[in-house]
Amino acid sequence: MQNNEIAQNVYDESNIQVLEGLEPVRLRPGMYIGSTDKRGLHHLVYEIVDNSIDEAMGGYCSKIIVNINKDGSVSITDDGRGIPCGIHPTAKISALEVALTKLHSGGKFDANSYKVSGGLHGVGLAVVNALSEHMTATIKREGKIHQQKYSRGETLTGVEIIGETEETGTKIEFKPDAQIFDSVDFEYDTLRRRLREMAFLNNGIDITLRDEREEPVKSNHYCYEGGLKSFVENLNRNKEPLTEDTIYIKSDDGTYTVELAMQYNEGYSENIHTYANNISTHEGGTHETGFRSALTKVINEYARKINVLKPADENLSGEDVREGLTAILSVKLPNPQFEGQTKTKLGNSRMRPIVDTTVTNGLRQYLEENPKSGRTIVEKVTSAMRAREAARRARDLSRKKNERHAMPSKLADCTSKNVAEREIFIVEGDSAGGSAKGGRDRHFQAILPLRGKILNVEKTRFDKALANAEIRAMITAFGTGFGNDFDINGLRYDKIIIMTDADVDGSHIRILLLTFLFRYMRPLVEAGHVYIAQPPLFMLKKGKKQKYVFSDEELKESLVEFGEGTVVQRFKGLGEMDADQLCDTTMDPKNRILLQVTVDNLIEADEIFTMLMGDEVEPRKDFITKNSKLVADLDI
Ligand code: 0RA
Repeated sequence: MQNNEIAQNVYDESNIQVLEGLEPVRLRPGMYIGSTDKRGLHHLVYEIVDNSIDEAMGGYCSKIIVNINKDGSVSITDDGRGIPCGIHPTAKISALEVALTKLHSGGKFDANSYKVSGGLHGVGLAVVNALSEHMTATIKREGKIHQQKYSRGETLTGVEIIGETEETGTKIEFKPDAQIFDSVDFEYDTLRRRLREMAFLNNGIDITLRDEREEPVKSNHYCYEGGLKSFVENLNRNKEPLTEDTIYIKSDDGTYTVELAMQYNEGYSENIHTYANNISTHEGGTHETGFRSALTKVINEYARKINVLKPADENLSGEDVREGLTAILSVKLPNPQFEGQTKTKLGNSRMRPIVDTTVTNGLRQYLEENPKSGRTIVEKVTSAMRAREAARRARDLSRKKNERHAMPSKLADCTSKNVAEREIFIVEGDSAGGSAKGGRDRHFQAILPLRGKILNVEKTRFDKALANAEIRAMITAFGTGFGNDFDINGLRYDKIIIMTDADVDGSHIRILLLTFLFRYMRPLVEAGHVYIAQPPLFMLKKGKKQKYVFSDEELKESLVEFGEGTVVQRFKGLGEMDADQLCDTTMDPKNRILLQVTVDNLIEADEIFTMLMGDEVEPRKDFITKNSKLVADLDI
C-alpha cells in the first residue's frame, strides 16, 4: 500500500514536470537566466548556441551562424540533425513543441545523448521562447522544412511543412521581450567575445557572427583547429613566450574529459582560465585544485631531478610555479555542480583526482621529452622563488622596524570609523593633493597624494614593486595586503577613487594605477570598489552664469548655448582648480560623476594591460590609434 503510494507520487511528479508550461519562466526570469539586465539578454543567445554546440560535440554539426537581424532579433542556424518534429509518445504533441514550450525534465529526449553544456538541463530553448516577444523554429529534417511560430512561449501556429530539402539543421530566430528585459539591444562585441571563446574551447567548430544592423554588414568568423592550444597562443600573442612550444595534455575516459594547454611567458603574472562544460569557472573549483597541485608537484620533482633546485633549497611554491604561466583548463563532465558566490566554482569532487592524474602524467612526459624547455621553465620559476624569499626577508625587516599598522605619512586620513562610507582619493602630485585636501569632507574622504608616475608593475617582479614607496603607501593605506595574501576583510575604504589630470599624463598614471590594482588586488576591482573620478575640462562663464564642462563635445554644445562673449577657462590639471571648485565638480557625492571600474571580461582585460604596459610597442600603438578615448572606454 505504502509502496504503491510512493510509486504513484513519483509517476505523478515526473508527469507534471514533463507537461509544465512556461508561466514560471515569465514570472521569475532571474531563476532561469540569472538576470534581466544585459547579461541575461545575451545569455539568451548562449542558451541556443549551447544546443548547437552540443549537437556539434556529438559530431553531428560543424557550422553555426549567429545573425543579428535588422529589427534587433537574432537567428542561430546550425547544420546538425535538426530537432525531431514527430509526435512525442507521452506528450502527444510534436517533440519540437515539447522542446520549445514545456519545462520538460532532463536534457535531450533521446536518452543516449550526452549533454554537457549549460546549466539549464535542456530547457534552454523553452526558456528563451518564454522570454521572447516572438520566436520561429525552422527545422530541416527527413526531407522537409518544418516551421512553427510562437509568442511569449505560446504557439501561434502548428508545425507546418513549408518546403522540401535534402539538408538537415535547425534555425531558431527570436526577438527578446521588451516587457522582460531592461534593454533588448544586443552588443556585437559581447556576443563576439563569447562566440570566439566557444570556438577556442571546441576545436574545429566553425562559428560565424553577423550584424545586419550595420551597413556594410559586420561579421567575424572563428574556427580553431588548434582549440585550447590556439587559445593559449592567442593569449600570449602580445607577450614573449618562454618556450617555443605550447604544452597540450588531454585525457578522456568516456565520461570525463580533461584538456589542458599551457605556455610560460617572460612576464610575471599568472593568466589561468578554467572551464567546466564550456562555462567559465571564474572561482575555480575541484578541477583547478587538481591542476595546481599536479603542477607544483611535478615541477618541484623535475627541478630537483635536474638539480636546479638544490637539496638545501625549500620547495617551489604554487605561486612560484605559476609565475608567467598562461593556461587554459577545460573539463567536461556529466551533472556539473556549480557553487560559490557567483556559481562559477566547480564542486564535483571526482574532478580533482582525475585532473591531478592527467596533468601529472602529461607534464612528466612532456618534461622527459623536452629537457631544453623543461630547464628553461624550471630556471624561471626558481628565480621567482628566490625573488619571493628576498621580498619576504625585506618585509620581515621592515615589519620589525615600523609598527605593523603605521599609516603612510602622506596619507590624509578621514575620521569616520564606518568603512562603508569611507573613501580614499588617489591623487597625482602634491599640488593636486593640496587642492584635494582643501576640498574634501574630512569625515569620510581620505587623500593619498602620489609623486609623479608610479612604477609599471607589468614590467617588474613583485619584490621590486614592493620596494616602491608609492606602491607600499597604497598597500598599507588600503589594508588588504596583496597577491595571494589579499584579504578583502582588511579593506579600510569602501571606495578607492583614482583622481588624475584630464590629460595624456593623467591617463597614463591612471592606467599604471589600474594595472597595479588589477594585477595585485584583483578582487578589489571585481567587487566594484575601484572608481575613476571625472574632473571637468573647462569652465564657461558669462556674466553670472557659469558651467563646468566634461568633454569636447559638451564644450561645443555649451558654447552655442552660452553665445558670444563667453569666457572659457581650461583646467589643464586638478591643481588649477581651487579647493572649492574641485569639491563641487569632482569630489562631492551630490554632484560628482564616478566611473566604476568593472572587470567585464578577464581575458580582454589581461590583453589590454599586457598591451598597454608590456614591452611590445606595435600592438600598443595599434590599440591607441584605434581607441582614442583610452581608459574610460576600456571596459576593464
Ligand atoms: C533532440 C534530439 C536530436 C537533436 C536535437 C534535439 C537538436 C536540438 C537542437 C537545438 C539547436 N540545434 C539542435 N540540433 C539538434 C537528435 C534526433 C536524432 O536522433 O536525429
